Formats: sequence, C-alpha cells, structure tokens
Amino acid sequence: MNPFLDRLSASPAFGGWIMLESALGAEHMGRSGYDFLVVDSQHGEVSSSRMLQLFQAAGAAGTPVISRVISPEPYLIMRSLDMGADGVIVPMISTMQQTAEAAAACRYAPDGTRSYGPVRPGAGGVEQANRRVMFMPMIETLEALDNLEEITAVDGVDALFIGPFDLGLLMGISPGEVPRDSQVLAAVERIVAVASKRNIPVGSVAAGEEHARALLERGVSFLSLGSDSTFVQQGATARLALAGRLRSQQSALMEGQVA
Ligand code: 3PY
Ligand code: MG
Repeated sequence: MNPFLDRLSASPAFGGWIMLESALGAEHMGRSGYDFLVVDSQHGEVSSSRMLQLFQAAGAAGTPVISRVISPEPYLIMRSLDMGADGVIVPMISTMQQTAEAAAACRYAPDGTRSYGPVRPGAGGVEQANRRVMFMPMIETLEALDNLEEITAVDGVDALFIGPFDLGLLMGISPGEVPRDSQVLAAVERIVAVASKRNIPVGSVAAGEEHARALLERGVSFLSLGSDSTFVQQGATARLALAGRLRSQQSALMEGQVA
C-alpha cells in the first residue's frame, strides 16, 4: 500500500507545502503532524541538487512526501522517484497522451517506462515500488477540463490534484477572487464528480479557512493548508505585531512615570 493512500483513508487529509530549500524547515514541517507534505520544484526554491535532503528531512518522522515536479517531462518524474518521493504531482497536464506518458514514467516495466536505478535505502523491489508510488496529474488547464473523462481513464492515475489558481487565471479570474468564484468552484465540483466515477480521490490547495471549507464541501478529500514560506511570513508578521503592542505599552508606562 502507498503510505500516502493510507493517510487518505482518514479523509479529509491535510498537508503542507515546502517551498523553501531548507532541510531544517522541511524537518519542522515533517514533524508538525501533517498527513502529507509536497516538496515544490515548480514554484518553490527547490533545486534538483537539494531535493534529496528535503525528502529526507520532510520524511524523517514518517510523513509521506510528494514531489511536485517542474513539468510533465518523464525524466523529472523519474528523478524525483529515484530520490525517494512517495509520489509525484505533475503540473499542466492537459491531454490523455500526456497523462499516459507521465503515468508510465512512474512505474517500472511491465507497467511503465521508469528506468531502474534505485538510490535510497529501502527503495524496495520493482513490484513494491510500482505499488507504492502515487501519480497525481494536476487539473489546471481548460483543455484538461475538456479531457477529464479520458485523463481519469488512464491506468495508473492514483489521484487528481486541482490547481485552482491556474484554472482561475485561464477563466479570467484573478487569484484573489478564486476562493469564492462560482465558476472555479463549479469546475472543482465537476472534477470531483468525474473522478469519483472511478474512485479517484481529488486534492487541492486552500488559501485560507473559507476556501478549505468550500473545497471540502465539493468533495475534495485532501488539501494543502499552507507552505513553509507563508508560515514564516505569517509568524514573523504576528511577532512584529506583538512588538508593536509591547512598544506602545512601554511608552504608556513611561508617560505614566513622567506624569
Ligand atoms: C494552482 O492553483 O494553479 C496551483 O498550481 C496550486 O499549487
Ligand atoms: Mg498551478
């Protein structure tokens, strides 16, 4: 069984996103109790030379680690899996052919075209690796919406991952509007409906609590709740607000002493 699918059985599952190229940050994320973590090579700072350390650190406490690759090229998918990712999220998939090619890159023959070269200890044999890995094409283009039935019919699609912000942009909706936009939310509902015909779980990213609720209400079963980079920024901003409060308390105290 795939460790990520195990976590999904406690649906909904909640994950975190790793954007920063910090093994220490990834370890903190991994030990925070999220059901899964995504290491983001597409939009994160993550370079291929540091990917291995981030997977090791994020997975140190047993959390399943998924790699979002830069684009659907098979060699990027294979490299992430060789470095020990439990699965891949593959962005900008639009057609059945792209889906089939990416799905094949995730599995060794006879199930796919993955080249054999395990490097991580405990990588397991061919059959085990083929069963363990999770392939998740992203649905984030209008063409993918048109081709949903064909994409979900491809063998080896283990889950779908919706990119609401790219979908929104292509629909003419600004990122700030996406969480509440009825057109984007209707697309989410449709994606879940098509995927559920084949028992394929659907995940996505939530920009805050209201967005998370809207996605869960529409049947999304696993969600990233935020990234290390956002958490650092939010934590730093919150602490600075405390500094402001302490400063005004202090000056009120000083004024009291002078009066
Ligand atoms: C999108 O919303 O387009 C994404 O890729 C989210 O990660
Ligand atoms: Mg996207």
